[in-house]
Amino acid sequence: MLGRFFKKPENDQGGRVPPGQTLTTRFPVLTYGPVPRYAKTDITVRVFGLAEEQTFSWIDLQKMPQTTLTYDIHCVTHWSKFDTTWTGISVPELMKHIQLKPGATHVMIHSVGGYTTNLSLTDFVRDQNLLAHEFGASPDQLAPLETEHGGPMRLVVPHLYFWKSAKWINGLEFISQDEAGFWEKNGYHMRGDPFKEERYSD
Ligand SMILES: Nc1nc2c(c(=O)[nH]1)N[C@H]1C(S)=C(S)[C@@H](COP(=O)(O)O)O[C@H]1N2
Ligand SMILES: [Mo]
Repeated sequence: MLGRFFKKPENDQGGRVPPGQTLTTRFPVLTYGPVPRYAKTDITVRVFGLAEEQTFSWIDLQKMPQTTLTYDIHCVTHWSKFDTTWTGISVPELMKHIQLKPGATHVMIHSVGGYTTNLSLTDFVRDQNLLAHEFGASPDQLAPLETEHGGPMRLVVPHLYFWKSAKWINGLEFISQDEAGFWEKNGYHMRGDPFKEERYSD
């Protein structure tokens, strides 16, 4: 079964495939717990903790500049997928609307259903990171993000393992130290750089 969809790269494709990863053209779904279903118009992203409290609605987010980017994604369960295309609001663009309070160094990302994952502000505020609401297997196939893949809106953090890319995002909690999110509490690495194989904590 696996052999039909997963093929071993001839090599690491010039450094593009992180160690221990295998390329797939499929898009596996990995969700812990039930899949929430709600409309774009019901999206809310609550900002709290060490930042001025506010809640972004879909209307607020829609007014912000939208960016389309194509990049590779890497899942800790050993699959990598090249050239995924996403449209959404870049995190630096979103941050223009967020007033951090002194001492904020990290952010806990919250999702509908209670999933959480932690990021340093350095890993969070990057041009490539998107609050994505469209996905395409190629740039000419962009369509609203499917529910199973985090639609109506998810975070995408392509430089770290895909568990950091929280689906159904609904909260940003700014904090003053690194804290473990859902998978990090269950043994995954606090940062998760695929090129350093930061899969599990020691
Ligand atoms: N809310 C939420 N986000 C989540 C998860 C989850 O269970 N719940 N799983 C994470 C994991 S472990 C991975 S690998 C990716 C999978 O995204 P996909 O299902 O679109 O492939 O979503 C991440 N984001
Ligand atoms: Mo994952």
